[in-house]
Amino acid sequence: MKIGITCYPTYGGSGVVATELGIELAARGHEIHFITYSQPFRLTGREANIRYHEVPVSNYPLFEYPPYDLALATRMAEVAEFYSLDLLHVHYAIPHSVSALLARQMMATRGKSLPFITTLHGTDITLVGLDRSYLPITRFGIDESDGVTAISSYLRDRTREAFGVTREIEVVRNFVNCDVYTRNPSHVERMRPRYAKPDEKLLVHLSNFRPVKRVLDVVEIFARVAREMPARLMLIGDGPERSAAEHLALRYGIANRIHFLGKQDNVNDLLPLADLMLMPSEMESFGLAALEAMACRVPSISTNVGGVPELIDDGVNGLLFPVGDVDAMGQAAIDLLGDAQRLEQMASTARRTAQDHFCASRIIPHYETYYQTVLDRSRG
Ligand code: GMT
Repeated sequence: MKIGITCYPTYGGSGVVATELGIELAARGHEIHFITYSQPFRLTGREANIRYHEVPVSNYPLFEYPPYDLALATRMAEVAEFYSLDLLHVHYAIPHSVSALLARQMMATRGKSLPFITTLHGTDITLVGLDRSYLPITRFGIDESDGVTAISSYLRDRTREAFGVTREIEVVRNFVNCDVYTRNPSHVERMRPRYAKPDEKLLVHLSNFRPVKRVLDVVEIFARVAREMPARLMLIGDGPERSAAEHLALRYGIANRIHFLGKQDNVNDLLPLADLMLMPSEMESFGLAALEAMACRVPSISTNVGGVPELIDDGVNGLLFPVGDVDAMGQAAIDLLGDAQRLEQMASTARRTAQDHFCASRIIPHYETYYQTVLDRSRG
């Protein structure tokens, strides 16, 4: 198939999923066209069967807000026509589904069919889509899509309930490439000394440091752990809460135990170095960062929110707590890190969960089948 993919190409789980999906589909022989405002950060530009089309947005002085959604719709239609795309797959509803809808209409005036699929990721529904000014247009984009997928059952149900959407929504969960995200002992032996001494436990957090991720809770939990045992923390990512996290770390006197690593491209090199991941988010529709860690044999201490329980089975392959309960999460981290046998068992189970349920090799065929269903339906 010839598939156009649109996403937010910068840091964030929806862009990661879209990019990894494109890479996996291209490896399976499909022709993939990324249509975005900059090259998705996990693409090297050298992958076979993948082309990248930048969306230029002209900044005429009259435009206080340059109309990106219109520029995107135009580029989608141009690429679809030039490369005879079979369909568009947009990630994150706002504004991508509405741009795709315009592109489909433009193509229809030329007698060509261009169905589009919208994948819902999270805050496009739970936060942004519920803003009164975005709600009607988001619902319209979802209703008009030829296919809609959600990354968890939670998000599917939440979309139906909050938006009053009655149409079918296919649940296609997030995935991870279990060959790329894995724990290679020689790699760990070589790299881990850069981040922790042999007697120190190594914790990790990975996010875009937005308030919903509760990075300050990560520091709070780590402060409790660092009081009890030699430990270090890798903070991977960047965003609005980073300087507040730095200040809190200084206040606790643990700044020298935290590696603020900023945005990193190859998180698969860093995650397997850790013993434990912290993901104390206010909300996660799925929790891709925890899945990536699990594939690397790193279990998570997380919050019991949104779609997280569809990934983490409390007490089996990770631990779940109420939002904000940093005392309980800190104590659980101390207990788990202090019990090598239990930690090892949880690490193995976490890896097995990733392999058995969320590997790319299982999830990508689900997308392919869904693409075919949508194509067949739109060809009538
Ligand atoms: O909705 C967002 O916060 C944006 C999105 C992103 O681009 O980071 O994150 C969501 O999509 C990820 C990939 O599908 C999920 O793993 C995250 O759980 C989800 N984030 C939230 O629901 C807060």
